[in-house]
Amino acid sequence: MDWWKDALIYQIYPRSFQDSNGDGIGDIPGIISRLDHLQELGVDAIWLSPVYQSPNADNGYDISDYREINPEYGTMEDMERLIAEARDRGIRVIMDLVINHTSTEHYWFRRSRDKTSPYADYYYWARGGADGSLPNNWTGFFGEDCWEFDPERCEYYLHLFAKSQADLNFHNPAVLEEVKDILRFWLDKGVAGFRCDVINILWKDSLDSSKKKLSLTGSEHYLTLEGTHDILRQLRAILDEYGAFTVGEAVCVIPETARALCGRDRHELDMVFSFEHMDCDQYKVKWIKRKFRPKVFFDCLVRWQRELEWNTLYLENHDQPRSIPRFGSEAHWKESGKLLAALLLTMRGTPFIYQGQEIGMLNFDFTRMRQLDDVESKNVERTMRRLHLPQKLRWKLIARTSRDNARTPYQWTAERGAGFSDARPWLGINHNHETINLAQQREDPDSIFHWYRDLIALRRERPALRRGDFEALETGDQVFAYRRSLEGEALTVVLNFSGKAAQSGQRGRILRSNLGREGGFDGTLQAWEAVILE
Ligand code: TEU
Ligand code: CA
Repeated sequence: MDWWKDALIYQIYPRSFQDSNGDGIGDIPGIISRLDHLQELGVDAIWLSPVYQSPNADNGYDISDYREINPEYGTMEDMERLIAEARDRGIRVIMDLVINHTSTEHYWFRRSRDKTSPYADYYYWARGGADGSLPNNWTGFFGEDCWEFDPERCEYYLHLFAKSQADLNFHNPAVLEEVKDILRFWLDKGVAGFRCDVINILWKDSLDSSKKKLSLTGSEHYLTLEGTHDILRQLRAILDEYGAFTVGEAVCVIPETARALCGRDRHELDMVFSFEHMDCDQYKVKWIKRKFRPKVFFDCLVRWQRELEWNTLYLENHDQPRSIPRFGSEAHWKESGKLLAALLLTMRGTPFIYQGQEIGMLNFDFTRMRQLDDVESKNVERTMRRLHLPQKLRWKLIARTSRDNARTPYQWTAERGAGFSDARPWLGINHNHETINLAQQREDPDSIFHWYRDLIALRRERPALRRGDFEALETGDQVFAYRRSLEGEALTVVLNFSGKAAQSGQRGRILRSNLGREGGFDGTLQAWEAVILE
């Protein structure tokens, strides 16, 4: 029951995982060829970022056909084979479900341009003001306006993300029926569930203008509204027929709104991805970073551990820069990489590992805007140029925060092409693959990779680490300590988030140490030391 509570889920960004046919683009046969790696790591399920047909304006988050596989990634047969081969290894497959918007190349949208077609109301269409103004003053997630004029229909359509991602209109019941059919289509193929993209913004209560804000003006008209809850309950009924699981990406949620989306009694989602801990190092908008203060981070994690019955645990994904330079230290790459693994794998909730995290991959080493691919980075750079920000500053902000930081190809080997592809890759490979790669770490028992494997196995052996209660013991400026306990079994985790030695009040026998220490623990921690005590 609730298999996902005991699971370790691994996120794959298909474009950057493994190329199998020498076109420089990761693909499904490539994923299949690497299932053994995932099994060795101890993965129970994989979440695939979108592999549906898409013009790739936002790398698959702009879907043009929900029932076709993007030919760059393979065929439907490949997908079916992936599901079957994963199942043979005890690994479930979770698809990304993107239903807030479709690509403007979807036939629903193309036909929606015609006001007399059955698809006329599938999207949010509106007229601008007589003075040439947009239908309202909302601002989108990618730092620009969220209305685009369509010359054929002579109206604007709403797009909260890129302009080729048009928001679906769930006020039209036909749209929800379409989504239900899509769910059944994939569940019938044997997928175990869905990661639901920006799921708490589906329902827009009105298109009225609202008070101007630094970001997301207008968001009170769509953030976690009753209409969305209603949609989720309807989808739940279908998911339940299949015993399927859902994790929803929920933007701008606080514990209270998160509970309303995934509380047991709600019959909506099983879990949510919240963002508060990822916002700890930013000032209001993600592009403006401030110094990372560990205590703020610890307090945030503790609050979510307390307030939610069950959390998702994640430090990385395809939208976030890599975690070591952010929350750890590149100067203490291995120690801090292992410490972050210890954090991820010992809190209460379902841990998600993003590809490459298990070998401590770092942010890209690009030097120019031209090397980037991400639509968000490009849009935001354009906006910064319009605001006359100097080039150096623009690059500094982009380089630190761009989503491409986490999207460079997986580093399998030290060779040219990193074992990812023999061809020129769609996005540059980090030069540090010569030192940071799986092949080397598999040979080294002291590597980040083996530490992940070991902790994943430990989590499996110790019910207290999976289902146990969480109790915060210390949240200082450097040290985070907490206890996990279940029916008489208690483990204490002590983490030093700093390059300096530290003191903790905890004592015990060392069960695991990222510095290889054994014996008794007297409360003294070396730089970036992580210990699990019994
Ligand atoms: O992301 C939604 C989201 O709110 C952000 O994380 C977003 O990526 C951006 O960083 C806001 O500044 C989801 C997907 O994870 C993302 O890859 C897609 O681009 C987006 O939805 C649109 O589908
Ligand atoms: Ca390929």
